[in-house]
Amino acid sequence: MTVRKNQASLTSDEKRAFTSALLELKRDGSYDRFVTTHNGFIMSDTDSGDRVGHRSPSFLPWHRRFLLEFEAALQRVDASVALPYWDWTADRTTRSSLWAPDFLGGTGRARDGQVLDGPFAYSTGRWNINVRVDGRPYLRRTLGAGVAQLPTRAEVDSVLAMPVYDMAPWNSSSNGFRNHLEGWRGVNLHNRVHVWVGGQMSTGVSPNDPVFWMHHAFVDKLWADWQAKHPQSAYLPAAGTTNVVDLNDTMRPWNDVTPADMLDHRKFYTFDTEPVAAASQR
Ligand SMILES: [Cu+2]
Repeated sequence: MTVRKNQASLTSDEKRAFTSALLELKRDGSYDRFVTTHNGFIMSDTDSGDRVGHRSPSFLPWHRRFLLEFEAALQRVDASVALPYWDWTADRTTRSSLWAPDFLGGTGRARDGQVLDGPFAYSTGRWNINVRVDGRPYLRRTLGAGVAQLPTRAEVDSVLAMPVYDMAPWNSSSNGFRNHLEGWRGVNLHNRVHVWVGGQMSTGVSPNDPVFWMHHAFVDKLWADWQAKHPQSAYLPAAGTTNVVDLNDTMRPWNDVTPADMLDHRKFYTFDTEPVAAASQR
């Protein structure tokens, strides 16, 4: 069974196994297909039209499935690998071990944002940015420049306290848990982290930066934490909603998976720290 761990607790061997598997998926071409898929959904998901991957209730189940596919690809390279998660409320500075040269490498240089150290630096010749929105073929970051602070634990807790999963109009203007976690409304959690990292992470081709997977693995864990906290709250909408993925509708691009299939992460993996259901509700 796959156990997703906090990136801060990985051993050097685990970090090496994870980065090596990423480099192998890059080498064999499968990595870039994930970037292409993500960007396609970023481009096509709109507030007033069909929306699946983002700015909609299925943001969470869509990314859960997307990460599962990516993790399965990593595990075909090295069966010992699981996606780590980055708790950005705890590891919130550019000095975090996450950004050390033995893991993801650090921020970009001032002149052009180019990441110069770590396994994903352009100079290694092993991490070219091929699926891109401009001509620059090198990984870029501007840690902490686009927005000063990552979200705090108190801000996360304020969003986890919201009892309703999502609300009409089921888009970036919605109230409720999903849109506050996604970040279009309120204190802004997920979107803000993309902006804090900067570079490709703040664009539609954000999976070009391997931190994408660790960021989304933590967003995914926050969904599990929210479910444990609100066992009576369900995925919404239940049925009959135009342009929106209802509970039992299939999701593109897979067309064989519904939000209902994605609700229980324990069918697929557990976390090093599993959320504990609220005692008063058991
Ligand atoms: Cu994201």
